[in-house]
Amino acid sequence: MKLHYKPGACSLASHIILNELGIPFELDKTDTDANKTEAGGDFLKISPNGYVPALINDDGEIITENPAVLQYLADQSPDADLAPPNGTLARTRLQEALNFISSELHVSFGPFFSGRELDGDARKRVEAGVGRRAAHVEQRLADGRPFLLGDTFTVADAYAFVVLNWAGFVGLSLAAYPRTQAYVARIAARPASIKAMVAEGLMEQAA
Ligand SMILES: N[C@@H](CCC(=O)N[C@@H](CS)C(=O)NCC(=O)O)C(=O)O
Repeated sequence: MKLHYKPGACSLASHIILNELGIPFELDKTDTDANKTEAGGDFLKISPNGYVPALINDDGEIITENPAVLQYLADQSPDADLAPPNGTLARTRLQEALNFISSELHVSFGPFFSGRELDGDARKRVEAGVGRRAAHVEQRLADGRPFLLGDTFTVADAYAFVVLNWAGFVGLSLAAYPRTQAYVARIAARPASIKAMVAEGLMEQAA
């Protein structure tokens, strides 16, 4: 398998999951501004919207869109228990969480990365939007569960971690959401997360 990624982007979630699964994979550090693969190929032929993640499986099939890529990866190794079995209510709960992360939480950060200056009231409005979604995560964790779906780490946690972790990069404090802050730290400390972040150049390998 090959994962097209951009350092620190949402594709980091799939990278973490590939590490969690321990299956062989290649990385392609893709230039989404120039729409070029690492080798200089036309990325738009792989991902017509120019987005990462784009996963190419061993049969050459291309899979895009975070919720689909993450569930596809989890389904490659059901024993790893990174997604509940298809057809169960638990799987629907996972899809519910993935759709929330994708269409609400992820999207709420969009203006920070639009390239346009965000200041004054505009920044406050965007921060409030992120805050509403962070409050929803806080509420999910209110019963003391370590992960979004309960006691078991799933692909939704990898995705939520990556997006919530952007708060630090854009100078947004999550201190008002202490369970969420602890949740982000918990997932950041997983060996698969550290390995992916080191590989993407986001952190140094611990001595
Ligand atoms: N709907 C897509 C959105 C993916 C997306 O927003 N990818 C961003 C990175 S997080 C991207 O590649 N943006 C293009 C760029 O940064 O130039 C999905 O869920 O996979």
